[in-house]
Amino acid sequence: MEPFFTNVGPIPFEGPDSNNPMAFRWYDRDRVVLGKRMEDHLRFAIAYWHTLCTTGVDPFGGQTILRPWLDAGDPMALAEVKLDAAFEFFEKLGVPFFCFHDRDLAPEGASLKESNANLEAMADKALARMEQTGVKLLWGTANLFGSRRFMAGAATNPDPEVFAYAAGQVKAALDTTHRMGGVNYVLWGGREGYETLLNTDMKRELNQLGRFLDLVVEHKHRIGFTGTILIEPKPKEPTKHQYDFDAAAVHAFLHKYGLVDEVKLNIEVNHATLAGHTFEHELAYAAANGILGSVDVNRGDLLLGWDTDQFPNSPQEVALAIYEILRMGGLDTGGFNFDAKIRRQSLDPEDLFHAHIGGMDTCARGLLVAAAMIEDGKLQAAVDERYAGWNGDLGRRVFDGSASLADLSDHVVEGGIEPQPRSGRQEALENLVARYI
Ligand code: XLS
Ligand code: NI
Ligand code: NI
Repeated sequence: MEPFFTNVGPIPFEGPDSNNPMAFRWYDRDRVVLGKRMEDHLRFAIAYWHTLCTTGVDPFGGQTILRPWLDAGDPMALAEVKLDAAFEFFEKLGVPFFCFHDRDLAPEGASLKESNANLEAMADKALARMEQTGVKLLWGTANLFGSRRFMAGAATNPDPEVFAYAAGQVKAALDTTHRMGGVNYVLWGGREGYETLLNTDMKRELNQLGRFLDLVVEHKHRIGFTGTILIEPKPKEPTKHQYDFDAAAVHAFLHKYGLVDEVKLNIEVNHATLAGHTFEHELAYAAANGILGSVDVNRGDLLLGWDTDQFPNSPQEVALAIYEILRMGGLDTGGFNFDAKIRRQSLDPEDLFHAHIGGMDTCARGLLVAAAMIEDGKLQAAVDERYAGWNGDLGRRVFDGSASLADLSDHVVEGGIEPQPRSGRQEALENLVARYI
């Protein structure tokens, strides 16, 4: 096998003073932070679709990025060339995981049967490379949005034949993920929503989606897959209204269909911002409700209103997010997936290294900052102090059921109580955070 990335060798850690663009300055995989190796905190994964399959297309122009496996030819042979380049890249970068959609790994065939056979054959080849390199699978997923058969949704399609087709595709992708030792399986509902209510029966579509998820969970248990099933919320794009809008909407959905103990969330930075939230808001909401599973760490662009899938580059932003993750005890089966792509003009194979090195260093730096925030304890102390009143008698009585609405009224009226507002200290806390950066 001829190497593809001929100009780049394995990426070393050289420390913050290094001027070598092909070295890590912060990501030192064996460095122990809060009792755990950096690699085990961050559990980086490469997104097969963006890193290997990105062509640079945008709504106004075609392919700019050229790769031998993107040329015309026998699709299975090209998929293998792509696979070799993928594992060469994973190994040189030194990442522990990757993620894939069924159709990135293996081409779609003339029927579902043929597509499944392609996927099985490519999974065998991927497994051999996984064994050679030690790179593992963070999650697999099915592409239920690219083909025109899914234009009106997969599980939420008005045609039950499309529902069945999607079920068949997810079965194959989940079976394959299981066989490859994947530790999660992701469902992202890009077409599970609608363009206009004029042609949509929302109640029916929600029930279809609930039933679909139920079938996936049932199958997971049937085959003995012990990984986590994850839903990736996104408010819109490609559909105008997506049912898995944000963490709160998915949480309510899981409750309604009795799946809240079975499914967790994969939170993506750019999806959070498209929903009008910060990344850390979505993480905190999911953590507070026990459903945070994994993250896609690609950010958007402040000036553009779509999912631009860019690599993280702000240690401060990432630190605030990692702070929430550390506070909940870290990601369990989850990890940090770079669902991010190089820009249309970043043509060279080396650009892939620059992108990932920068993203990994940003996260590593964010981890160090967040760990300092935790170790110092001042932020937590300020929060504890703010809520300290709830540890007293009144707070206890509210929650143990011994105080009724009337009792609370008496407490205030008869006690002549007038609560005294106290400063929220936002600016002081923002200044405190700045000290750790
Ligand atoms: C698209 C999503 C997608 C999922 C996997 O916006 O982020 O890439 O992560 O299907
Ligand atoms: Ni996305
Ligand atoms: Ni994503």
